[in-house]
Amino acid sequence: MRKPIIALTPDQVSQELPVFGTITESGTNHWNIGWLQRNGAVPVIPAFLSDEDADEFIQTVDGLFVTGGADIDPARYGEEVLPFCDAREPERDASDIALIKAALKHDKPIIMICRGCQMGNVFFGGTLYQDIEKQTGSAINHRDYPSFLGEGSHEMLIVPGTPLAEMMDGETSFGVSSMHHQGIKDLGKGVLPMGKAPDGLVESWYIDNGVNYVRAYQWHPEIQAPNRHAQAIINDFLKAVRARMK
Ligand SMILES: [Mn+2]
Repeated sequence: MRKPIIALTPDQVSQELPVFGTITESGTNHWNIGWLQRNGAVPVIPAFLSDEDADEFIQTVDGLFVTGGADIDPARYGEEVLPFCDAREPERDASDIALIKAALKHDKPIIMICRGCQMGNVFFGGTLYQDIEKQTGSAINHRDYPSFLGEGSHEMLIVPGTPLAEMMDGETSFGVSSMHHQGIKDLGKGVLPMGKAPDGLVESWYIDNGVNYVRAYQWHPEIQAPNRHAQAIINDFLKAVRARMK
């Protein structure tokens, strides 16, 4: 059987160079790329795509990885930009949404990490906190950047009876990293929580519509040192991908 080909949603970086002026490149980080490669998948990175091109492109791959990154434009969920909202990438928002729509239509499994977890919730009509600390007063530091390699930032409480409970083989909680500024406020239509931080913030969710595989995680299994919890998450995704390739 051939290896699964997984599309990664790109970010876009511009830099000023002598002679050429502004050079813009599309890409993603090597944590994302390496996680797929180590697990037997072939990563591919498209440019920012229109709805029409995303629909064409998605038919050439086996799954979609919606990656982490900058804040999402509050206009996407009908809110004004508050002063503590960080830098945004409206073109990326549009491309992410086009790829999610196409992947659902063509039944390509979707894994969503960090910003991806938030983007997916917004896609299904949910809303976000533009700054968790300022808007919820949570005692948890969700912007715990030094936590990135490990599982030591805060607990993830597993919602019983969900795919996450099944993945984690009967565990009721485990530790995660936490490197996010925004977070889920109101859940989108059909968005079902499967993991929550101790302050109640939904940090993992899934869709159960009888067709699509969609699993979202606010923390960073792709970055953390390989361990059982991170491995269970990528195994579950690639199992769903391979099942649809038969
Ligand atoms: Mn968190």
